[in-house]
Amino acid sequence: MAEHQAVADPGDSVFVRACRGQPVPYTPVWFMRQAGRSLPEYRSVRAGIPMLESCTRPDLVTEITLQPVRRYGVDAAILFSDIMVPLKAVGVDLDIKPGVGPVVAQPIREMADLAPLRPLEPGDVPYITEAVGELVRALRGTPLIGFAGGPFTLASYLVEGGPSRDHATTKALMYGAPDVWHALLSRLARISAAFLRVQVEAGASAVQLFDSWAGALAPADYERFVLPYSRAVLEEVGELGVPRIHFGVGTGELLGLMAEAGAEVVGVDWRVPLDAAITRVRGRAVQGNLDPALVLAPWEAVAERVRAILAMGRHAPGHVFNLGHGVLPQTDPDVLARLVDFVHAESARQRTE
Ligand code: 1CP
Repeated sequence: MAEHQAVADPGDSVFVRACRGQPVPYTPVWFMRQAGRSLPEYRSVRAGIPMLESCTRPDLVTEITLQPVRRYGVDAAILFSDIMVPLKAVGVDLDIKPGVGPVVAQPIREMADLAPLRPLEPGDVPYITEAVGELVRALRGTPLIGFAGGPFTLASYLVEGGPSRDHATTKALMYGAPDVWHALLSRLARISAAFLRVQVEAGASAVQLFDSWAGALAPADYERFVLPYSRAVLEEVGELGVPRIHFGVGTGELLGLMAEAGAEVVGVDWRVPLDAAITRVRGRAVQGNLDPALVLAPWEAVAERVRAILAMGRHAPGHVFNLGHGVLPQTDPDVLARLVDFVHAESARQRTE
């Protein structure tokens, strides 16, 4: 007979409770891009295996997702995958090139180019269902975050054909061919919502919508050209009952609108003081917001900023500590391990003041 051991409910974990704005004994912490090039054990299991192939192998997805949990004791795992995976799964011809990022063979410029963007079915991503199920068992109560790309960020890769600094071609399409733009974003929203649904139905305890590059837009344009689609994605997953996080970089002026899209938690990069962000998202929980470069500095500089962020975070209904964007590849994993312990201890200590 199988051994019966009590396993903590990830839906009642410190991380999920903080997302919901419920009381927690300490501030939970995880790191965007916590799996990846900063970890030697990641470089070793990925050696010789292309990025997209590794995302379709449940054994590798499981191992890579667990690596930072083992090493850091973070309060949440994030599925090892990529925002481009569901687009590849519906048949878009793309690759993720080392040192570059996503590269799309036929960039989208007109209505006819939308044909490959058909709806995503769960059967298109069996490896995701399998990996998530495996992970939920292996994590034994640590919550797993599922994710998808936000509509502007996905559109940018598809229209530019690859990473872009200014998103100029994307914006030209948005302003110049709004019918193509709206058709594109509505297809992307359906794909992202379906990808999130697969992950939650397989057992993910929270989701994050990464609209990383939305901060490139003026608020009025964001509101008109992007927000309706982010709201559609978040609304569709809302019925699944897990907390939703909505994140972008350089979004200081967009935080109020991003909060309106409906997620329980709004991600904040490092450019906005957390107390100002908390005012802007009016009543939502926040996630962030340590500058990823700060962990390269001497520990006292890190500790000082972490104390200040934690103190500001207490004025939000809930705060999940994170970096303002992904872990930089040159980060020393031992500093992140120390940071997790410090966030836990210092946030518990501040609660006794
Ligand atoms: O060969 C490699 O190791 C490729 C590097 C890499 C990794 C580790 C890429 C290519 N993607 C990933 C994994 C990944 N991507 C994760 C899971 C890891 C974790 O968080 O622990 C996640 C959440 C993503 C999401 C993602 N992909 C985003 C949103 C998050 C963000 O950083 O803003 C974006 C913008 C991408 C596109 C992408 N994929 C890969 C790269 C290098 C990029 C960015 C390219 C660019 O600069 O535009």
